[in-house]
Amino acid sequence: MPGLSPFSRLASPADPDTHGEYRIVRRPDDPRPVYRFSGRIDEHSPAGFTPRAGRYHIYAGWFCPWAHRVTITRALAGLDDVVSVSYVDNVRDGRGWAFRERYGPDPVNGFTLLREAYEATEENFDGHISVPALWDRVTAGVVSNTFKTIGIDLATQFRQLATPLVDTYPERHREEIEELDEWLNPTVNWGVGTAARTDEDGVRARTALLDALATLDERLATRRYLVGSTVTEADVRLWVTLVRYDVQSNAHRAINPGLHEFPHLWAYARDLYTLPAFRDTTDFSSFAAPDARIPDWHAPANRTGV
Ligand SMILES: N[C@@H](CCC(=O)N[C@@H](CS)C(=O)NCC(=O)O)C(=O)O
Repeated sequence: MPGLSPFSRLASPADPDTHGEYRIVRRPDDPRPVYRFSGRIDEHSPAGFTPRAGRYHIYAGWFCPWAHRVTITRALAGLDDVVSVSYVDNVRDGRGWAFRERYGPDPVNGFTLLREAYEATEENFDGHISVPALWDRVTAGVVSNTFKTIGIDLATQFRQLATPLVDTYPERHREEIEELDEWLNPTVNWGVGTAARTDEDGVRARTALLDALATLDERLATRRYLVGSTVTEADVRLWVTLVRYDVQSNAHRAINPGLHEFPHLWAYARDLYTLPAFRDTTDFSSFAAPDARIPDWHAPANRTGV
């Protein structure tokens, strides 16, 4: 009977009155990195994390841009049947992310709280209970919750097990992809979080963000993708921020009147949205502000001639 399976267990509703607000516990004298798990998948991995079909699972969240990067890369790398994925609920309390009705139970371990995956990996784990988290069925633990290297490993380490739609991390472009990341990660990916504020930091972040969007707009006037002639990790990393811009970070137009102010960038974002890897991994309802108006992502992008 499905009702009796341990894998259909679900967490009780998020309830901060009972469980408190989610809080990151960090010892001031703890030199360990905040994102504690950073294992890498590699045929010659000293830790034994070899690429194998069916071995790994991604705990993701539809709402989370960092998890979204990883689910897009997974799709572009052709890993739908090689690396499984499931989604935690969009809301949390002091217990951290949890599995609830909205996106179903944990299909791998039957955990009700993502915390259980972290505690299975390290006893009394007190760091971030974050998504994305890459779970290994063989060692029964989290390999990594470092989103950047999870994406790189999905893009590069499973080639012999799948037919990638595109190589999103081609060797010849890696340097340029990471150079862009050094600029865009603080200014755009993180900058949007501060740019709507009215304090000094907000003003500074807003100026830097709008400058960066203008520079990107110019760059994309003459090239279809950020680097090279195909979709790369650079596009994936930028896009998850762009798709949230009008409905989340700038939902109340505190930063600028909207992404359409940068017509090439906006068309570029719509062009990527035509790809199932981007479209099918996007659930606007998981991140849009309740009163946000979702712009027309289906408007033709006309980018083939760029
Ligand atoms: N900031 C993380 C990215 C992942 C992240 O922040 N995920 C959010 C959801 S979008 C989360 O799970 N946060 C809980 C936490 O970090 O404790 C990192 O740098 O690795």
